[in-house]
Amino acid sequence: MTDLVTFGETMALFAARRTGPLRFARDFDLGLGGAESNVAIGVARLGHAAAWIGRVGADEFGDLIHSTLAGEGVDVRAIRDPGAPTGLMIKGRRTADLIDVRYYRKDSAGSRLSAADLDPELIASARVLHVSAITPALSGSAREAVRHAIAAARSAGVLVSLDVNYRRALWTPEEAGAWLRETVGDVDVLFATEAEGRLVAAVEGAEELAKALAALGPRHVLVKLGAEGALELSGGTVRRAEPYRVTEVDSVGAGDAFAAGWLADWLDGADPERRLSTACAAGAFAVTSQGDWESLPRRADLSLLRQPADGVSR
Ligand code: KDG
Repeated sequence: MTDLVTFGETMALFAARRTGPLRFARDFDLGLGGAESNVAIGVARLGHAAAWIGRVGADEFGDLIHSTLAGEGVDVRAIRDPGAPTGLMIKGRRTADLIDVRYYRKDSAGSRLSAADLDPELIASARVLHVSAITPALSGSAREAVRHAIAAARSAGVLVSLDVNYRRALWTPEEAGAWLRETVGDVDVLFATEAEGRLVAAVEGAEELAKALAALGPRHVLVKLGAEGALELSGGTVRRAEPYRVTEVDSVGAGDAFAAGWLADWLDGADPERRLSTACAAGAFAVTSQGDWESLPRRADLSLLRQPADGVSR
C-alpha cells in the first residue's frame, strides 16, 4: 500500500566544495536533487510508504538516482529514457552565505515526463498525491502530466498537495501565476512562501494572504515564513509555529522537508499543532547540512531539536 505518490524531475547534483566563483571550484560532491523525490525521501524517513515516478537517462546519473532513492526506501518508478540524458544541477557557493544553483535540464529525460508515464492505479490507491509547480515549467508534456495526475487523484478522492516551489530559471512570475491560478482550485493542500503566494494573490500580510489563497479552494494553506516559522490556515483557523533555531549550512530543500513533515503527520492523523511543528522541525533539519535531502529527520530525530543547551545528545 502506497501512502504518498509523487512525480517530477530528479537531477544529478554537483555541489562545489569550496567557496568562490564556480570556475575555481575544482572539486565537487556528487549527489542528487529534485523537489518531489526530496519529499518522497522525507515521508519515507518519517515512516510512510512513498513512491516516486520520474524519467531518468539511461546513464550513470540515472543509476545513481535509482539506487539512492531505492536505498532510502522510496518505491522508485523511474523510466529509463535512452533518448535523453539525466538533467544536471550545479550548486556553487559564491560566498559562505550565498548558494547559486544552475540547471542543465533543458531537453533532459526528466523534462520529457508525460501523462503516459504515470500509473493511474498507483495514484488512485494512494492517500496523497504530491506535485510541485516545477514540473509544469519543464515542458508541455510534463505540464499535461500534472493536470492528468491531479484529475486522477481528485476522481479517486486522494488528497492533492501542491508546493509552489517557484523556479525563476524555468518560467516568469506571470507564467507561473497564470498556471497556479488555474490549478489551485483543484488542490487540497497548498505550500508556499509569502513571495510564492503573491504569484497567485497580490495580498500583503501572511494571514491575509493565506485567507486569499484558501478562498480559491485549498482546504489547508501553509505559508512558510523562513526565520519567522510558518503559518497554517485550515478549517478557518489560523495557527502559527515558531521556527526551531539551528545553524544554517544549506537552505536548499528546506521547503520540501517542511512539506514532507506536514504530509507525514497528516498521514498519521496527527493533530494540527503537531503537524505544523513536525513540518517546521523537518525544515530545520534540512538546512543543517550540505545536500538537498540528506539531513531529513527520522521520527526519533525530531525530539533532538529540543535537546539541552550544551547540544550533546547522550
Ligand atoms: O527544493 C529543492 C529542490 O527543488 C532541488 O532539490 C532541486 O532545484 C531543484 C529543482 O528544480 O527540482
